[in-house]
Amino acid sequence: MAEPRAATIDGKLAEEFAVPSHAEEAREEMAAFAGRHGAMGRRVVLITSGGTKVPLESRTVRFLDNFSSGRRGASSAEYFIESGYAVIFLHRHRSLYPYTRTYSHVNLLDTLQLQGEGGSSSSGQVVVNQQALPNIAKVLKRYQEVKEAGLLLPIEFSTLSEYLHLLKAAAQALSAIGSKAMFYLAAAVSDFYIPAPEMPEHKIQSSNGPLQISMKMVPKILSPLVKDWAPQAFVISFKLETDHSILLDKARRALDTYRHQAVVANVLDTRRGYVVVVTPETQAELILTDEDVKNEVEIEEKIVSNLTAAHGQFITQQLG
Ligand code: 9Z3
Repeated sequence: MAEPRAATIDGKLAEEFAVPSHAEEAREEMAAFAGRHGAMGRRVVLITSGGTKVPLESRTVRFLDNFSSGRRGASSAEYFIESGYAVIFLHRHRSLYPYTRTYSHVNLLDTLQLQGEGGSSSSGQVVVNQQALPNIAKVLKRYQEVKEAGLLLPIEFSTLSEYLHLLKAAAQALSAIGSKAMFYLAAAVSDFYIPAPEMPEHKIQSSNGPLQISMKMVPKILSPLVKDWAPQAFVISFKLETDHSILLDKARRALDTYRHQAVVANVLDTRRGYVVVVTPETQAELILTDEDVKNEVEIEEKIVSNLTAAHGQFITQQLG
């Protein structure tokens, strides 16, 4: 089947997906960020992270969502920065965030104490109980250095529409730095949606009986991204399955269809400890050993190390 070209996807994006109010501002920020870091010779990675929300009504009461926590994207962002990249972090609002991610389950109020606690001696000063925030001094120091150096640009989405428009804007912004740009598409993006013109305005009424919805297939954004929006970039998509037996076949098929550089294939239940990086010529299994787990090594460190090396080779080939 012929792939829809950018023109048709651009048309679809305009007609069926509401443009987010911050799209223009985000586009300018991303272009300035890419320009600044590109001029310094730094590579820039666009990481997408977290799940998309798909509204069922335009005055949205209900929506379709998915499992993604954003942990893959948030931890990868830290490893890319350690590898010398500047990171555009296109993430789902309130999903896990670089550096704060390790404290996401901590109740803020349990980490704080009133000085001179107890009775009238309290000075009103609030102090941190560092035991409740393991490694906080180290993490805070790194976070502040990264912020100071302007190495991390966070951009938020919630809905599928926002994600699609912002990804397009990012691709166009990054096209200016050619092969120095990497796309690391770890977000879990819905395959299904209801086009804006077909969506009911008001809350669906339960008095109408059981709900039957028909959803359309989301256009394959990878196609125009690779062919038209950022044709020189190094592009990595992620493939998620729940059935291991079809995983590699699906990953290979994605590479054949979109002709990008790599697919990171993973299975829902084992995604924290096992992935396969598939390229047209190679297949690398990345596994966390018991020793790794003991040493708190994360799989994202291995994924990022594999891909930054491949990106380096890619840049050299493009220049040569
Ligand atoms: C992934 O496969 C990511 O590794 C996860 C990470 C979403 C599993 P968490 O956010 O999980 O750390 O909890 N992302 C891509 C998933 C996806 O929807 N891919 C599409 C597909 O497989 C195509 S790009 O069809």
